[in-house]
Amino acid sequence: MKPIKSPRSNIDRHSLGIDVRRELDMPSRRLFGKRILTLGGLAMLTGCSLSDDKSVETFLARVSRLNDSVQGWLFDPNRLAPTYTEAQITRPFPFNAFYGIADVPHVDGRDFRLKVGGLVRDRKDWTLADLDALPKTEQITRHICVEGWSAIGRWGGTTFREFLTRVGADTSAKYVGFKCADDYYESIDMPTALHPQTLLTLSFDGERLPAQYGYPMKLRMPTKLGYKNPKHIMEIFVTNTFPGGYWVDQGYNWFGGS
Ligand SMILES: Nc1nc2c(c(=O)[nH]1)N[C@H]1C(S)=C(S)[C@@H](COP(=O)(O)O)O[C@H]1N2
Ligand SMILES: [Mo]
Repeated sequence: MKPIKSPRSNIDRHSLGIDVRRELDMPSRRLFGKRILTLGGLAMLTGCSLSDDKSVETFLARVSRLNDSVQGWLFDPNRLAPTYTEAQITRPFPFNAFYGIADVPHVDGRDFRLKVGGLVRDRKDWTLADLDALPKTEQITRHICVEGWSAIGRWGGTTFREFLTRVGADTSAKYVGFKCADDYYESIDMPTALHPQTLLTLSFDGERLPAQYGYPMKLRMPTKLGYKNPKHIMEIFVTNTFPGGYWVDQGYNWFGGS
């Protein structure tokens, strides 16, 4: 049963899942000196395999007890999150947002113009047709929400690395930020942006991404927790100024590692 959401209880649930030292969140420290936590690193630290729902639950319970000891873990830009078979896909796939499903934004794909800005060579807007024309790849991976559920889904699109290359992003910059159609916003570190499984996502389960899962476009990162994966992206920007995120700015940890 889906719990009724209030901002306060959301925060409690999310912070329960991720109770890692605040200091680790400081982007300056994380990217220089301290190491970036990944789901894989956290899983190893907690001794959980993340291969089934029960181990994910155990994982979420253990992560809530972690603190200083997590510091030594390194984000390995080449470590891949597990992938799954078609038979393992969770059906129906859960919907989640900071509002109920009735309030999902309905973006008109014909007018859609993805704004690309900040530290990029080519600041042009992208139509959905432009995005559709990019080379395609697919992944079946697990989405882990700190509210205590996880689900396996199949997402398709273009590697974000490919997209960043095409727009001439300054990949020595620290962050990539996202603004969404529903007031959500998020940001990620550049190593995660360039991770081979970070996907500019246009399809879900072989179909055009449906509204509730982020139409027209979302960013899918199996190496990050659910809330780090922005849906309905309207703007992408590359920056050295910490952009924060919808939950992070209410007290969550920024790394949201997975
Ligand atoms: N734009 C937007 N993106 C969002 C959210 C949101 O409220 N708005 N919620 C996040 C959270 S907490 C989760 S768990 C996932 C849920 O994605 P799903 O609906 O595809 O399961 O979206 C993430 N991205
Ligand atoms: Mo979430």
